[in-house]
Order: sequence, then structure tokens, then C-alpha cells
Amino acid sequence: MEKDFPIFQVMDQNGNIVSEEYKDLVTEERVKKFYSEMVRIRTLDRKSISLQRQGRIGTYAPFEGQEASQVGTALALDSEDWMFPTYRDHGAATVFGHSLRNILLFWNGRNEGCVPPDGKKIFPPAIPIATQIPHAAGAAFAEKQKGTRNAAICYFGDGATSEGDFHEGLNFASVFKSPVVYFCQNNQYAISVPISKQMNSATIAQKSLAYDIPGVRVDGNDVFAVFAETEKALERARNGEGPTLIEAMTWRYGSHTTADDATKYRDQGESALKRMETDPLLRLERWLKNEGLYDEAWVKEVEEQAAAEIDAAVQEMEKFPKADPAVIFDYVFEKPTWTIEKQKREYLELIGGEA
Ligand SMILES: Cc1ncc(C[n+]2csc(CCOP(=O)(O)OP(=O)(O)O)c2C)c(N)n1
Repeated sequence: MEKDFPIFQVMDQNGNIVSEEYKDLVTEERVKKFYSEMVRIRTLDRKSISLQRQGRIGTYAPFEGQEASQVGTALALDSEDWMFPTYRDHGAATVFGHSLRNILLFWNGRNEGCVPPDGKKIFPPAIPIATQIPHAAGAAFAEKQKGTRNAAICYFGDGATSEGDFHEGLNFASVFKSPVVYFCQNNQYAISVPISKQMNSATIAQKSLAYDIPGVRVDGNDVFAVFAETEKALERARNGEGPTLIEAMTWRYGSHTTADDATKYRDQGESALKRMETDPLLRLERWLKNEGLYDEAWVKEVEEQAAAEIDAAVQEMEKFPKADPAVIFDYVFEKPTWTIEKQKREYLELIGGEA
């Protein structure tokens, strides 16, 4: 089955183009955009971990290693499209135009963090695994019913494909030809559970067979391959051909969240090797060097710009008062039920707040 779903690559790990038909895609301008966005989101990621360690934000889910998957997909979208991220896709959301301040507010427990800029259709990050998969099927179907050419992209991890919602969502999207791209970042672990302990399927892409939709496997650390396959899938969606399942093979270098320790379940030697060989940023750097386009002054400028932008967002985030824990009970229903009122009262008593 694995060989029926070969891993598609445009650029190898040494930064050489291996799919000649995609050569036109790899322009200097595009590479620089991919590169600067990857630097920006990696800077955000590292800064967020440091903020968490200093107690300035709450728990945080890092994505270092997955930048090519997030940048390649987000840059393939049209501004009118929908985005359904998980808690690990704030890189993609940033690239699609989410406000950095609000992304940081989310990790600081404030409701404002779920609000995208006006006109941007970005759902709040899905914390329950796979619930966004049927949501995306429905939102995309609504666009189709309205007769627009808008599509949706829905992100999830390998673990999510073991959930019922994954199968319900794909089935619905397949039957109703919802214009949605299902993008799985296969970072090979669901917290500490390796994929081999979770499923007998040789690939995730093959799960598309059950729903008779296209399934593609792509090198998730190759930003060109991710971009090309996402564009193709979006085009199919816009043309009324329905959903696609993309499996992006990638690797998260760090922990699942700042609340656990990857050294307990991920082979650190393997991680270090992967970083040397497949790091999406290093790979692009190699391309720039191969082409004689690597410019240290430019790279420094990109890094400084990213750091300044993120520092400004941190300052804005820190102007907000601390999140009020009572608020989580207030938006479940329009009018709270007595059970929720009771939970709220008991919770506030427990933490010593006001009842
Ligand atoms: C419905 C549900 N069950 C369990 C959890 C606890 N949980 C949080 S993350 C996670 C693993 C998810 O792994 P994967 O889908 O591969 O995504 P990744 O975090 O690797 O990006 C689990 C089981 C949850 N959030 N929601």
C-alpha cells in the first residue's frame, strides 16, 4: 500500500529540484516569501516557549519542524477561503493573516485569542481532536450551496485520523462534494503514542480510498511540494470535484506541548539527525546557496524584522488584564443552563474566586 502512495517531493534535502515539471514554481521571489514566513513563524514558536517558561503565557503547543507544511498550505489559499486550524497550526493562521497579538492572547487564556481579523474566516483552534473535520465539511458545503468558488482547508494530526469525526467528516465531504482540503501533518506521534501503536494502515493517504476521494502523500518538509499539492487540491475543490486528503510527512522536534517532555518518548538522536537532514528552513537555505542567492544581510534583516514584530505583539498582549477563569462557562449556551451555573459556582469556590 505504501508504494501506491509515494511521497511527492519537488526539492530534495540538499536543496536540489527533483521534479523538473515544477521548476517554474521555484522563483526567487517565491522562495524568499516562503523563507521569510518560515523564519517569522519559527521565531514566534521559540518566543512562545520562552514566554511560557517565564510564566507570561499558559501551556503552549510548539510546531518547530512543521513550518513548511504550515507555510506551504497557507500561502496557497485565497483570502476568501476558510481555515480550520488545530492548537498546533497558529503558524498557518499567522501566515493567513491572523493577528499575532490575538494568537498570543489565545495562549494566555483570553477569548480575544479566538477572534480573527475582520473578513478572515479562521476558526478558533480545535482543542478536541478531530472536531473541526466535520465543521470544515459543512462550512465548505455551505460555500458550494451559495455558489462561490471559496474552499476550506482543515488541519489535523495523524492521531486525529483514528477518531470517529475524521471518518464522518470525510464521508460527508465525499458524498456532498464539499470543496475542502483535508491536510494531515503526520508528525508521527499522538502525544507520546507513535503511529505504529495506533494504526495498522501503512499510510494515512490510503484512508482516502474508503471515501473514494484523491489521497496524496507529500514530503511535509518540502515547502514547494506542500504548496503545489495544496494548490492542486484547492483547484479541484473550486471546480466542484470535492475533497482531497493530503498526508504531509513531517516531524515535530519538540514536545507535544510545554506540559510534557519529548525526551521521554522521542528518540532525540533521531530528532537531531532529522534536523540536520530535513529541517524545512535549512533545506530552503541550501536551495538559496545552490543558486548563489543566499544573502546573509538579507537573512539577518528577515530575522530582525520577525523578532521586532513578535516583540511588539507580546507587548500588546501583555497590556490585557489576566484572563478571567469564569468566562469559560459563559459561552457554552446563549443562556447558561443550571448545570453550567452550578459547575461555575463550584469551580470558582474551588479556586477561591467569587461565586
Ligand atoms: C477528543 C479528544 N481526545 C483526546 C484528547 C487529548 N489529546 C490532546 S492532543 C492528543 C494527540 C493528538 O495527536 P495528533 O492528532 O497526531 O496531533 P498532534 O498533536 O501530533 O499535532 C490527544 C489524544 C483531546 N484533546 N481530544
